[in-house]
Amino acid sequence: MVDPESEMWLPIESDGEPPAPSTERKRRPPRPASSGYSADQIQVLEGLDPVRRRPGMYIGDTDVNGLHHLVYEIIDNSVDEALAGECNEIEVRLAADGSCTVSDNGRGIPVDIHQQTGRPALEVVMTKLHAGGKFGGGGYKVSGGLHGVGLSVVNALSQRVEVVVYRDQRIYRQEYARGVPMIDLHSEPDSRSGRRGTTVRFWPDPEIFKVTQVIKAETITTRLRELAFLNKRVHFRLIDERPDPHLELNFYFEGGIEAFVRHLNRGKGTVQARPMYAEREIEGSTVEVAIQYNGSFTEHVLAYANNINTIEGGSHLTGFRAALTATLNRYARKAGILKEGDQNLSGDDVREGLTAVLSVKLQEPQFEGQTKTKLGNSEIAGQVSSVLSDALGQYLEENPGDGKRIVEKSLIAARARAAAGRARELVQRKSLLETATLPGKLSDCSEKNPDLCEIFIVEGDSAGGTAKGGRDRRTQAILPLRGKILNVEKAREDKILQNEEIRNLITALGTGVGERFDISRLRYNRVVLMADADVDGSHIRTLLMTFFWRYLQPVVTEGHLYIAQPPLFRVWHGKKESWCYTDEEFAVALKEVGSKARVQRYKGLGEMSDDQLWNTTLDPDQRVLLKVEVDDAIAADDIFDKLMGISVEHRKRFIQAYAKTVRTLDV
Ligand code: 0RA
Repeated sequence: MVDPESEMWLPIESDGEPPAPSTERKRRPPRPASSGYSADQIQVLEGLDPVRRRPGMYIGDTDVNGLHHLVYEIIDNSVDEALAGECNEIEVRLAADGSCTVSDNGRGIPVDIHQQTGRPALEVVMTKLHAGGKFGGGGYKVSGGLHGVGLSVVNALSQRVEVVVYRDQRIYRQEYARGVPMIDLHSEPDSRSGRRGTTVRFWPDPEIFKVTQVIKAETITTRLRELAFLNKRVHFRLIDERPDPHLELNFYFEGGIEAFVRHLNRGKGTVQARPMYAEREIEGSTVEVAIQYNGSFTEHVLAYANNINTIEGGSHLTGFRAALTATLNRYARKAGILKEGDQNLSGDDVREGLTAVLSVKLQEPQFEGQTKTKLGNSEIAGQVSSVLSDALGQYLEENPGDGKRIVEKSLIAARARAAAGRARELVQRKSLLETATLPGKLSDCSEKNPDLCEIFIVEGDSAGGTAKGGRDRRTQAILPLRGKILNVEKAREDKILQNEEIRNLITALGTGVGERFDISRLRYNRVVLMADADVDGSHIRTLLMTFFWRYLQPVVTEGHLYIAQPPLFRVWHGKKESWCYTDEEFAVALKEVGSKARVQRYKGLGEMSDDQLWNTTLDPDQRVLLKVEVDDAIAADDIFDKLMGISVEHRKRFIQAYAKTVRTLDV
């Protein structure tokens, strides 16, 4: 999502930036292997074959995601150069011809002859897998790999690549087609003095990618903004030359992740005046952390290792949590807020309302876990813990007012947690007894195999009655909810779990909640939200989706949550009848049925007969269900937070910006 107010919109700077490489260039067909290629060279070419044969192994998939992966690979190389302290400008340009150009003002990829192969280092980097890092230069080996790694993968999967290196007062160029050099590396003098850097332009190969024209500006924007937060004082720029809309965005943050935390906390009523921020080098690693509590009840901690968002956590996060809890407890005792005999604050207590960004940069990161987003290096736990203990301890001493407010907030959280525990116990006990205590309002189905069962969550008793009459009682259960459920973004867990409607819902689903949540106990394969097609209905849907996202997330991420689509109109005359689910369908139906058409508009589900509801909305053979899918958990968090959280200003801005385009399913 592009928030127009969060960054500057600047015109292109024409000065100090390497010009885009000329497009007029002699093109030669690939040379046949027999025309004097050295043995080394052949080996280099063969080296990229596996990438073209199994692209998924290198970039995940050959869909939009894979395409974005190519862009990230190149950006990562430039970011490595920035991490080595050698570059402070990185630009991404998306052109109308489907190409993407990444430029930086780093040292430039080395062009001297590589001993082993007798070819220029640049060519080796571009044509040999894992060729990076062998050219000295020292510096950080980051971005999950070695310097220059990834360029060869991009090269292999592009129908064409142009590389320009500015170094030593010369301009070096080379071009490739599907990984094969089209012309030898050549150079000319550079008339601009002192210029250095690398520009890589690539055209994704349509033989590999299902789609090549859909690099999304929004996706690249999100990543560039994140990188700008994580790499302070590096300028990142996106230029989207494609029409609709032509975009130019600049990201630059003097404060790095401190600014990131402020950004995440915008409009949320913060507990501290300014974030606590620390950056330290320790045993060859860099640890950077920023913390600021806000007025909400949710925890929002983003952990990065070498600029990669470690969503599965890992040792750095373990160290962070341990130090946060220990340091706050130590301070609370020393300041006399926790007295002798008082229990320590728990980890959950000190993380309520916490917004934090943790970014570590280390020499040899080990990424583990299913999606390789869990940091494995055990030494980093102690390093993070030591840095945070020192820095936070000092911060609390120096800002006793903030310290006191943080500890008191944690104490309130502790009390609420105790109350929530009792409330949860109640819900849990109920759902353990299963059918005996299923909510009275639930009209359950007779089938017991969850794979075959569906539950419709319906707004109001009257619609519930219709649904109960119209359903297939063997496989379809109906749970009516009275009115609007609580907004879970604004209430604390204990209050939420005491809410009758929410308790009924959890009990009916069978999964339990909190620590004892167990998706395998879900009693229905499909959980269908069925609300009216009006503003109130859409509010109720959003409230329910927020609840599922915050409390029963696996129901969403494992694909069990759906939205029913009741029709908006019935158009009929004589034997002709048509149900319309959109205004467009309505217009078409009016024409088809003719001038004598009669029209009924359905404002509520309750206005339909049992049979009509079955035919239009419940019958698996005729209905249209929308499945709720989430591709980006952070973005979804952010959207729910904006829409349903405490910041009215945010909600207003969000709704104003997206009112026309956001559909319930866009999360
Ligand atoms: C290997 C060694 C050196 C720099 C690079 C690679 C390098 C790669 C890329 C990719 C995009 N931009 C880049 N910038 C630099 C060090 C060279 C030296 O010591 O001069």
